[in-house]
Amino acid sequence: MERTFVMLKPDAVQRGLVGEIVNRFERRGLRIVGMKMVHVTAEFAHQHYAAHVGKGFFDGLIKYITSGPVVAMVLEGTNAIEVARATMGATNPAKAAPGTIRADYSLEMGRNLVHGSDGPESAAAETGLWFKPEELWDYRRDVDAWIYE
Ligand code: IDP
Ligand code: MG
Repeated sequence: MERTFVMLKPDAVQRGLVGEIVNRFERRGLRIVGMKMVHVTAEFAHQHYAAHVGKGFFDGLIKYITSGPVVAMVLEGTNAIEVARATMGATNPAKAAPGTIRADYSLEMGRNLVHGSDGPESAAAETGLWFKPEELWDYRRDVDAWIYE
């Protein structure tokens, strides 16, 4: 079992795609371990996207991510990090495979709907940045016996 951090960006909320996007991760078999709506400050967004400081798209990215509330989640499952990224599709929606969230619902990198941690280190760091330990839930679902061997 692995955990990953996923965030539905402001465009997902504004376009009424929260349910649709959450549904895709749920149907895949991932378990929702934590979930909340947050409108982040620029300072918080800088922390989350610290790896991108200095890049040409950085200011636009901060403006985008602070433009409205987002839905933050921690998802759990076998290979959750890789599986969540694959379900999202490539960063550039034009290059994302059909059937992925980004390909099916977006066109531009600066409005690509969803964030997912890119490895174990970022998953742990982002989960810790966005969630307190008491906001994450350890539980099993009856259906897990049919999803996990
Ligand atoms: P990821 O979200 O697929 O992990 P990253 O390279 O980590 O992609 O970039 C973070 C976010 O910054 C992207 O999801 C996208 O919204 C934005 N971004 C990345 N590269 C560009 C770019 O070249 N132009 C505009 N926005 C970009
Ligand atoms: Mg990234």
